[in-house]
Amino acid sequence: MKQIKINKLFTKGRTLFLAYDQGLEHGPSDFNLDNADPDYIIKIAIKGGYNGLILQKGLAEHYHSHYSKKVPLIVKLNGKTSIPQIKSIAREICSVKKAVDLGADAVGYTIYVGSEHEPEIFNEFGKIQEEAHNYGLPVIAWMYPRGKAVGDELNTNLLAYAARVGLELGADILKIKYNGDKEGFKWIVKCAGKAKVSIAGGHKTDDKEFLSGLKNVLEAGAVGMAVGRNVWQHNKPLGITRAIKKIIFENKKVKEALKFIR
Ligand code: FBP
Repeated sequence: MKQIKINKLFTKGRTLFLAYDQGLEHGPSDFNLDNADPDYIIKIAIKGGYNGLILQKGLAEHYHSHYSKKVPLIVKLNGKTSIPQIKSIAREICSVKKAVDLGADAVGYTIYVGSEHEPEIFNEFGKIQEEAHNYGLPVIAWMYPRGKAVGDELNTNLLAYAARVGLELGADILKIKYNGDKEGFKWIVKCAGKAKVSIAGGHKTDDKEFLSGLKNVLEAGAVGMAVGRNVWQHNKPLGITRAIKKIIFENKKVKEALKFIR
């Protein structure tokens, strides 16, 4: 089996990614005059020392190419807008080969676990996972329970099932939403086995609440975070980055980390 080049995405066994695919997923309602500019985000990723920046291929091609090798690139291979209300499937929109040509260090793909389109999603992801691994590229899977059959998308048992599905399907890193249940998250991490668990940041929230959630999931066994809005919607994006890094990489308490948001 080809060696998967995953170490580049980690520092001391932990990781911090900056996610910026929301322009496709949510639209410009997430943005202001600063963060609508991809250059603004890429500079945060570089200055903040992120382990990876998550982009769709258009931004990778038009923007990241000017900063190549300054921050690891994670190319998202599927996606959808929120306009058609087709909530439970996001088709492949970039090939693994294209991601490789763009200089990707990893690829990402959203899996809607429990979706009525699960067979197509699994089929598409299966091919992507095999091709990416043939290139030695790590695969990051957004494991989001979603669809008509899914009641509470944040139910702990369902999130544990989603984590297990990510492991079974061969993802290297999972991105999972945190539901505030710290004890339950230990079970989620257990079910993920050798797949490493990171959490999504979620909508912009209070600094203390946000950092406390991060601290809890790390204590429950997660390896880090793939955060978007809580950083680039922050009025001090590098300040909150410093605080996040204190918690992830230096195991600082929330109270201490908060002092670094200057
Ligand atoms: P945030 O940290 O801003 O929540 O980003 C995480 C993320 O997974 C993005 O990568 C993605 O665009 C978005 O959330 C999708 O979330 P949803 O499907 O719930 O709108």
